[in-house]
Amino acid sequence: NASASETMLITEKEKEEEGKIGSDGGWTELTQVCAILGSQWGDEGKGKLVDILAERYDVVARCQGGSNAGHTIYNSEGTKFALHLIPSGILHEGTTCVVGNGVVVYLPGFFKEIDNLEAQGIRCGGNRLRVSDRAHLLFDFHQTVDGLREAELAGEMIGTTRRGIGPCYATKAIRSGLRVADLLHMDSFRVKLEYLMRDAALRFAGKFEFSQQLLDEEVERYTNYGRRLEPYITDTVHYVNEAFDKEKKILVEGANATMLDIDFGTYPFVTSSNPSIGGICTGLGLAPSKIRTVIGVAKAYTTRVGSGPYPTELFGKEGDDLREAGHEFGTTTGRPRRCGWLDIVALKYASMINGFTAINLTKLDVLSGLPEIKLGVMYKTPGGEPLPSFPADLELLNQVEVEYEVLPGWATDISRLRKYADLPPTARAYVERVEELVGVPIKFIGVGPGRHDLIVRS
Ligand code: 2SA
Ligand code: GDP
Ligand code: MG
Repeated sequence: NASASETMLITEKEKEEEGKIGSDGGWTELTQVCAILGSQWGDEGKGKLVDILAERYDVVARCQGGSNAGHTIYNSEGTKFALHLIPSGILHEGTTCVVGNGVVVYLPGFFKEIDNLEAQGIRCGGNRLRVSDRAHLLFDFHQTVDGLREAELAGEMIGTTRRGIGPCYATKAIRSGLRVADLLHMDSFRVKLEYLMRDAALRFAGKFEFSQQLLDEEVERYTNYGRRLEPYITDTVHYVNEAFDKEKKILVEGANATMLDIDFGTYPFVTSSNPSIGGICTGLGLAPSKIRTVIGVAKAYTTRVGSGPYPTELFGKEGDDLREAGHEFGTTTGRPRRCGWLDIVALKYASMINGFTAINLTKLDVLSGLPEIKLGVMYKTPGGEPLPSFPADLELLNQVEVEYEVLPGWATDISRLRKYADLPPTARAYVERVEELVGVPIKFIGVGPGRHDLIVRS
């Protein structure tokens, strides 16, 4: 039933019109700028919430990451779309989707996504999609280097998606990157690209070779891409801020997640951007004072794909069962995701950093049938000392002992329920305990992958 949840998605403006603002204790989540951020290690279901809320927004913008991201969404007919670079607002005709300056753009993948969407009847031309002239270009050689770096790390690999993300942000940081605006000047583009490719060939001699032919081919390919990209190229910093001034509504779609943040995550087992709140300011040029709503998306349990510490991970049958029940396989690479209990320590840490004003607890339906459910509520050192927050020291993190709270489960299928009051009492108790521990209202509850599989608490 579509209408049950949709009618409850009331915007601040509508509430103002109704004179009801604040009557529900501050239910003002859908303000003019709303950010949707991952609060765990990714794949919390950000894409689904963005798709649902996009209907009420004029602009949907990505600000960081690249095609490492995988956002799976379904339209009202149940057709599946897997997006990587293109914002999850694209299914709604009325939105303009923006790929911001902080995103690293792999043009072959970008055009492939457009072609796939258009083949499925989604229009991407006209005013539907804009790409920042300041965004950095990610080349094939970045992907090759990503793979070579991982191979060098052997047993200690990061477990990247091999989409070239780290190497591209590295060339950006060292100031030899190429940006979308460079496509407008192919002579200097060639010079800069040659420098980059020779640099990579020096570092990976014998494994990646520079050749004039490779450069010529790449320049030719990018000359064509540049022509095709021209209608999309925009000064998105100006565009987004002008949209704000014109009272347009802006939804920001986070990719990856806080625990994969290069500053706050489990470094070095992280991605190379800031998927937390700061990435919106640097990756879109939106001032922090404009971002009034920050919705943290948290799975009702935890998953992680790639290597790195994961204190509440479940091994053996328990982990396998959760993976099967939640279909936990990478949207981009198909890799099996590691599964475990909900980590309240990590969630509180993410909430502190991002200032969540609300939480979307997703995939609650996946926990149905479990006799009991655990919540990781505290980390202790091997000596039994409680830790005040999520530690930076990976050696310590690998050794922490997690203190769990055990809550009773529920036996029935909840995927068809649309009202909070209809959930089994033990499911509500779980939601309310998470809410209490994190100290942020859980306004949205996911009970299935579909567009309408959502409970909105007013
Ligand atoms: P990268 O490729 O340099 O960003 O990898 C660095 C770490 O970041 C993790 N990472 C992800 N974790 C979860 N989901 C991601 N997107 C895809 C998805 C992943 C997939 O939606 O399923 O298909 O495998 C994503 N992207 C990056 C990565 O696993 C490394 O730990
Ligand atoms: P994202 O990267 O955060 O956008 O998440 P992904 O799309 O990579 O992974 C989330 C997966 O869970 C997708 O396959 C979604 O279709 C699915 N999903 C999202 N919310 C729910 C939910 O509430 N219940 C169930 N069963 N699946 C969900
Ligand atoms: Mg994903």
